[in-house]
Amino acid sequence: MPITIYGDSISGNCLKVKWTAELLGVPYEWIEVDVVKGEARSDAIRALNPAAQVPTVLFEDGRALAQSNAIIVHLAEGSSLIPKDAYWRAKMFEWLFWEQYSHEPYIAVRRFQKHYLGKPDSELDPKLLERGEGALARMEAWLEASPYLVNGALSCADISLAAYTRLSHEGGFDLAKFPAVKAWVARVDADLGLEPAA
Ligand SMILES: N[C@@H](CCC(=O)N[C@@H](CS)C(=O)NCC(=O)O)C(=O)O
Repeated sequence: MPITIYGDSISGNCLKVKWTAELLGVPYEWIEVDVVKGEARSDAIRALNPAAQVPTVLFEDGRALAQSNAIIVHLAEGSSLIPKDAYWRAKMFEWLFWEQYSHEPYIAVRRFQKHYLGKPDSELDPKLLERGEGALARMEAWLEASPYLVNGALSCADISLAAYTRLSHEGGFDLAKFPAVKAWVARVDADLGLEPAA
């Protein structure tokens, strides 16, 4: 029986889970949940994830799991997407925690407000652009010296960070200013078999 992924196809957090399952050949059923219509707050989702958010995954044994990065790490257990070496594994987590606290809250939020809610730039918090660009600059500095985020090979960190970075133009971010990030996005897209987003 496949796992069930409750997700919204416009959400990078949800797409991370789909791409990881596809890359690893994990069979899944995708249940579309429209976040804009408030469907993540339904009783059905709340019963699986009290935080009322997607992605949420339901496993064959009836157990559920939320938080995109926790889910992809769980799916990737034992695969090459998680470094065997303890330092590099911890480095992968460094990037995953950073993604949720210092990248997604600016890049994904600006994209959502601009692209999906249609807010003009004048109504967007200027910190979203400033801090989002700061996050891209941090990635640029690292990726100038390395083809991937962790130990020179594709890992969960790349899948996680690519999710919103590859769509960042929809939030008004210009990846031309970050050429190493742009080249890395193309590399990860190719690894995941994705058409370029921009
Ligand atoms: N930290 C969570 C964030 C999950 C999240 O914010 N999900 C959004 C969609 S991207 C959601 O379900 N929002 C529900 C709502 O706003 O009602 C993760 O990485 O999975």
